[in-house]
Amino acid sequence: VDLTTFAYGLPKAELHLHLEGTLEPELRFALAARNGIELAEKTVEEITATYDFTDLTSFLAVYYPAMNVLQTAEDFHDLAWAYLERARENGVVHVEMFFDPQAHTSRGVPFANVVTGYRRAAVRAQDELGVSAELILCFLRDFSAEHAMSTLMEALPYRAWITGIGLDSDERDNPPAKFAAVFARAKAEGFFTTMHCDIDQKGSIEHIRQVLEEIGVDRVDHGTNIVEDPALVAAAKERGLGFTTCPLSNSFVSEEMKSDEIVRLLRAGVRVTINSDDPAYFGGYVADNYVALAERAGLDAGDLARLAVNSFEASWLTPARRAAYI
Ligand code: ES4
Ligand code: ZN
Repeated sequence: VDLTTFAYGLPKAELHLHLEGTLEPELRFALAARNGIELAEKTVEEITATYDFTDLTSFLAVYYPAMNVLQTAEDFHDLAWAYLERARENGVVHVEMFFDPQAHTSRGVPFANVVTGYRRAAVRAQDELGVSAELILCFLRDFSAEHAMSTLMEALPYRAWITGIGLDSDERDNPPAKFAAVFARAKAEGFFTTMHCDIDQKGSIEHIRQVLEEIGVDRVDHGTNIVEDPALVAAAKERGLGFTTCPLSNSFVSEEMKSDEIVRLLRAGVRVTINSDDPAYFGGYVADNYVALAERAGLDAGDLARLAVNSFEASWLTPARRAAYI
């Protein structure tokens, strides 16, 4: 078989996927109609014409306003369900999905609508698709640490439905250390933890150092700039720390795909994984990211299989459930 067919068929876990980043233009129109919302754009082409991002800021400026159509639990269910069907077609058998409750509660949508809708889709995915789906609650790092803490408190009644806690949105001037107390509390509550660490500027290595040495996360989202510091790479390898990289996303919000960094980590034996980030916005779902990286970096089927094994090893499945896939 050709490498694309192989990449699609390869059983894999997806570990870096923002549910709000799976909102395709067609579903946005359908939800707007259902909720009586008038959109400025009238066609799919008018929407996709706004997807000319050059950096994270220009992406987030399109991303957050698009979420206004998400209001009821049914809306959140329908969004997650559409993603889970696409994920299955991409060979995904397990997924740990980010969601951003503050992007919804801050515009008046109840936390319960968000979490019950997403949870219903996750349960349905196991029953109807054989895909296990877990939720990771992310804090918006451009909101205050106090807002993150109150969001964590709001989540505690839903503890059984939430596997991990993450940190996303605008990283500039919002270092990991800003959230040290809230992540300490999350760990005390028994959540797994991860953080986005992707800023492209001098000093980005300081954010990676903070997540490894001060926060003590279970995984790092992006984090490819760690290649700048061989001692940190060695520490990450020693700990078996997972890195969730996103090639197509990088080619939008960074200068390039960062294939050199990803492959260097792969060859060094670091637990690097391939993911789609915001597939509705960045031109491809997870198997498309495997293919794009393979084409850019000259990877073969064996490399892609290693990346898929890494995705299970870096997952938060129990050892018994993980063993079924490796
Ligand atoms: C995101 Cl690409 C990216 N970076 C930071 N936060 C995000 N949330 C959704 N996509
Ligand atoms: Zn992300």
